[in-house]
Amino acid sequence: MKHFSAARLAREALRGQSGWTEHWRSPDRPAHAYDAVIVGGGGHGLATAYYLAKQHGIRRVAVLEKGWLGGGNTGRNTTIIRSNYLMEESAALYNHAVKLWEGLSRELNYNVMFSPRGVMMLAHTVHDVQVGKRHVYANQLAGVDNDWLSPDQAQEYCPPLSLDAGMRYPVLGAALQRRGGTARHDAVAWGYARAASALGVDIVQNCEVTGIRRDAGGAVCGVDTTRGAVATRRVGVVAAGHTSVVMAQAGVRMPLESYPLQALVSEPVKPCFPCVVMSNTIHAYISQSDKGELVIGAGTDAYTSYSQQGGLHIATHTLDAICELFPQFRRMRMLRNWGGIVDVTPDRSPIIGKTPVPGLYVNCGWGTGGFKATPGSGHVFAHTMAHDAPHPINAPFALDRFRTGQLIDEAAAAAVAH
Ligand code: FAD
Ligand code: PYC
Repeated sequence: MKHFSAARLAREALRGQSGWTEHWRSPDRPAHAYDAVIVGGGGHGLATAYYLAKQHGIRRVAVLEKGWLGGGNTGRNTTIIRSNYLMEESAALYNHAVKLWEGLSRELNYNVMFSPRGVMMLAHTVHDVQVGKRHVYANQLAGVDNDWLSPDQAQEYCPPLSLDAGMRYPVLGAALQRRGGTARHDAVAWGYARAASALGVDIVQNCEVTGIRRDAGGAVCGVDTTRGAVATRRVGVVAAGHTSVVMAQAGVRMPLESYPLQALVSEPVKPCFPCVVMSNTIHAYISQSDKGELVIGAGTDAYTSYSQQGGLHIATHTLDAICELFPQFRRMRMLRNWGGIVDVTPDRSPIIGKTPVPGLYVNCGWGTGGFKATPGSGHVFAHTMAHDAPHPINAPFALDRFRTGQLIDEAAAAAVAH
């Protein structure tokens, strides 16, 4: 079997000329057999494959991606990384990820451009102040950095922020996580893909999984794809937005809803915005990419859909909020906008673990906030698949919690409306 570098695969796929899949399944070859198959070549799936190979010695792994690497939410998100979640279980999970982010470029020998420039979450009402302070105190108790700032301190940290008292939603304070920041999203997918490929993982683009096969005892024994069948006893589904569709192939019903979430970028300008600012209340968040574009994210659409495009009124509402908070951006032009499909659980926390089907594992439900988790998610999911048992960090995030009622209620943690 032929290996190409991930970056070459991505480039060729974008040009529609990838020779890879043709080499992979010529009709005269027997069906392939793997120790593990990952469905979905986003950051989480690729990270899982990397850690399976690197930490657990499971190298006969195939990552099957229906489109191109990172073409799902991984390449569509606004790259905010933080771990200032309220519940202990979440703080542990996201903090695990932040620690891995700190050494990731070195680990992968690929510059993922992790930039811990600080994430500031604004409070506009008395309720926001109370919720923000509650997060700060909970985080400090859990060993996660988070500080409360007065409005003046917030402006000192982010000079473009307006403190105009006449605003619809004046700034009353902010929570600041200094270790939070951003990274380059597609570099994360490419970095994991290249490192996994170097360890022997097969990465196959343009290959949609269309069926999950089960043996007479009900255990997983393979998958069907648009390129033919693959034999395996271990399948990890990491197909954000489409998890329910894929899991239905194995007869498993998921507690998930899929929504469009959108973002947009401005024309590039010189560095003018030093950190990440988020406002949950007025549903806007903003940072500046290394290319100079202002990266702006909006809320989810109100209705479930598989459309990779959000409603125009949602984007308009977000731009109103951005212009109110940062009046100097009123004359900026927006270059492009896009959407992704996020899958959301009832308690707004992810599902990472085993399923009722032996050999079938699932990693999903990250909603609007899974990019920041990528390294930690792949790390603990690989452990789960390798040992057929969860890592202590992801044990509370089992699918079974929707039966037992041991939910991890993070409704207030997401950055955007949902
Ligand atoms: P994806 O990258 O979506 O990968 C799943 C892959 O599965 C896709 O490539 C898809 O093509 C593939 N797939 C689906 N079905 C099949 C099939 N049948 N066969 C084969 N392949 C299949 N999170 C943050 O932490 N910070 C943010 O600032 C942030 N901003 C966001 C902004 C937007 C606009 C969006 C849409 C999301 C944002 N998120 C953010 C959420 C974050 O992007 C996701 O939670 C995360 O990227 C999920 O990664 P993933 O690898 O699980 O999914
Ligand atoms: O979870 O930090 C986040 C986030 C920002 C934008 C979308 N999600």
